[in-house]
Amino acid sequence: MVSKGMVLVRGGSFVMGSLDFYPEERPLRRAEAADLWFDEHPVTNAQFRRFVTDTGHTTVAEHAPDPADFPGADPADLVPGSQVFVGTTGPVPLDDWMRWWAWVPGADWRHPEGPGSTLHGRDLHPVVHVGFEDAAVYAQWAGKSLPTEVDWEHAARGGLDQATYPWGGEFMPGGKVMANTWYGAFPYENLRPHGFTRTSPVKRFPSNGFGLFDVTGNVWEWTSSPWFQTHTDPDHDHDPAPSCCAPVSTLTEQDRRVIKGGSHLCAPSYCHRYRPAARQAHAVRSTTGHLGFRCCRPA
Ligand SMILES: [Cu+2]
Repeated sequence: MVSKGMVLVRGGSFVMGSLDFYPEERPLRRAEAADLWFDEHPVTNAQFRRFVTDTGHTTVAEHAPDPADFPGADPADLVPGSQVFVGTTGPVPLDDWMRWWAWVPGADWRHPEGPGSTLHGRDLHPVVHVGFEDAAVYAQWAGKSLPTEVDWEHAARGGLDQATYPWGGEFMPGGKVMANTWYGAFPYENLRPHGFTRTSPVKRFPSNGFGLFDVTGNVWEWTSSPWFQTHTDPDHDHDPAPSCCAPVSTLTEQDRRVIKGGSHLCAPSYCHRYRPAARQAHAVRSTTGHLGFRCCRPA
């Protein structure tokens, strides 16, 4: 059976992780990936709109945070909103992301930079400002699921075992820009040789060896895997939400999932995470303008 907009990724044994970058990617370990159909690109705004039109789903960012989750918070601050990258006008210490992110009331998937911003011209960009639960409900609606970290990393590698990037070992082979990442000094000098200031339309850069687009750069992607400090943690593969139908209502504000792939805000000067091995913890309801998702389904 052929699944429209998906590519068949044959599973198998592969080497996960990297020794060359951040501690949470170590050590290397052999992992087994399943045979899966994968969305060939992250879920776009047009696709997400079809889901919302069909289901009436409202996203995490469109709801005011529950005061019970934020004891002591000023109720006036507990309004719908999301994190928007705002950058800086010059060099700043890179130890505090609050310097270049702003929590913007009214920012959500339809208003990626806040009230007044629109999706005009961005139908084919990845949807952003979606929480883990939004991604899980979308996947269920589509008859799919979110990939585990193992399956995501295997798919992103495109068959190139232990290569740094999905296309090989060199960041710009032959001088070619291969992904929507940040060029220039972060977070103030956005040189954008690819022409994109923030997200970009999917499939503008070459696919990897499995036919998957935008696996690194553009937007980070949710996985179903709960966060563990290393991917060799014995509980790592015991995914509590392996199926598309598992309840997600038991999550709390503090739960974290692994996100993969890096984004248009990843720069060598700050965050070298536009690589299949890279991984980051992300709170399930912390929505941002550089985090989306793609789905998979058993072959
Ligand atoms: Cu990054």
